[in-house]
Amino acid sequence: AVRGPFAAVDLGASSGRVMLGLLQDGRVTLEEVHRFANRPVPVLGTLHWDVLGLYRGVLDGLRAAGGAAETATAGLASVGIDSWGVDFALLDADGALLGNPVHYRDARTQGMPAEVEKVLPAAELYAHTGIQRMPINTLYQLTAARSSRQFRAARHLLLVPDLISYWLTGQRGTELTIASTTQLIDPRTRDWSAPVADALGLDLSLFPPLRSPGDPAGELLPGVLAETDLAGRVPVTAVGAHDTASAVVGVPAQGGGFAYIATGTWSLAGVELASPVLTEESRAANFTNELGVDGTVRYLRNIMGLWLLQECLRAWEAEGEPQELAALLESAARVPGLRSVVDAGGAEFLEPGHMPRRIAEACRRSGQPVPRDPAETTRCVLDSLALAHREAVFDARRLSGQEIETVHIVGGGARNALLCQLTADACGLPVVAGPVEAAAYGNVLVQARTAGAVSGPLSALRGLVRSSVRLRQYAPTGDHSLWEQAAARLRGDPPPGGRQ
Ligand code: ADP
Ligand code: LRH
Repeated sequence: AVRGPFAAVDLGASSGRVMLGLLQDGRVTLEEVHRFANRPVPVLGTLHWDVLGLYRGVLDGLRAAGGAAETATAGLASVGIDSWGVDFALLDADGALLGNPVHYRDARTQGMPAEVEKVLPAAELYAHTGIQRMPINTLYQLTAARSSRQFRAARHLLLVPDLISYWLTGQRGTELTIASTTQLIDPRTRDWSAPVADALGLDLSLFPPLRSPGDPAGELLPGVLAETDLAGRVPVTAVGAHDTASAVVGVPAQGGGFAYIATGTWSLAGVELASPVLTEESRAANFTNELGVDGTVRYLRNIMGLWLLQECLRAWEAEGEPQELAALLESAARVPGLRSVVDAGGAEFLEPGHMPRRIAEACRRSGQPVPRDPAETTRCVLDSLALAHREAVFDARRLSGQEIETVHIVGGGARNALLCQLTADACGLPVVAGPVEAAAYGNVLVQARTAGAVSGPLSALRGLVRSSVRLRQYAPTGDHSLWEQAAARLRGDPPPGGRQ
């Protein structure tokens, strides 16, 4: 069997990376061969992704992968691509790109959920798709875009990882896990929802045929081989093309009683299920049923995540007060906890700009102390995130009936010891942190299984991750009831004993 090396292309909202994975002695070694910033670009009032810049990064990464010693001897066994959800490119009849893909944080989706609900009530839409009501969803973006000339000229629609895959191979397909972020898939049939598409007049033939993680997705084109200095035939394998799907494959859980929190730009907190939860209660709790690898459902809530901190850092830098992350987190750890919390799931924080000010305003509005400096603001962000993690983990348990013994934190936030400890404290559960690059592990392992280098169900893949990485454990500390009080404060419940 081929043991690798496998190249995992993982495009996050804040950075893209190409990792090289090799299976050796029951372990996966993962090497970062290239990382590049993902910087959105505002053009004439619309926020875009620099998708050609990202593709350049992918090519440079594949070239670096080709230069690695393992590849020089064995050749590159395969390539897999995952990226953030919901965004897409429109192509004309010749397959040429029509404009730069629009960023999900662009304001064009404002009011679109309400627009859609005029023709398809929220309860019906949820019963068909099980997807959380978030303005960023592809469905709402399509509603905003559909009357444009560009959209009318489009003959193909490719989600971001499928676009990268198309450019690398010339083959068009729609990978299932990323397709489920469109809000156009029925999680029961794991196929397109004709009732939803019909109600909204959307032509599903814009999407190329569905493929599942593990399916072949073409081979690198000769031009790509030349550009990257790779030799031989290099297959591309469909992986969990949604980064969160790959990250959940990479959760090093043992047994089934776990919740996961994939923390990067977003925090995705929930549980893995065998079938979707489409109840009215689940809709009211704004839980989503995204599709996972091997027939699983990712039952989770999207939470604003470390975006809140990224945007604060950006604002402080622009104001001439740049902060160093490690030092900032150290001072935040010394600030008294839970003085003020904001709703880290709130759509009010979705768009870019002025984050410290928006956080201060949210504190003021809810009658809580306003953070006075970067350390206090950071503490407010991390307390708020931990609280949102707790609410999501508890709601996932309540709504799905799944037992939870351990909470796994993966993604960039696993590096943030304060966030991990606060999450353990807030949930009153042990937290296991790592790996940071869970999406790349999941991506590599699905490729490796297709190549025959590993076999077995997700539990076997997770066992491999467990033996390959150093994990950090956080036991819950502190007075658990303080978190319940903070949650009540945020809900606007009267304090015990009545309002003063
Ligand atoms: P994405 O995949 O959405 O681009 P990542 O999973 O790469 O995001 O996570 C990025 C986040 O991880 C950063 O915004 C930062 O908050 C956090 N992070 C990265 N490195 C560190 C570190 N050394 N200490 C604390 N937090 C970190
Ligand atoms: C995380 C993520 C998340 C989505 C968001 C758009 O990177 O894929 O699961 O909802 O980006």
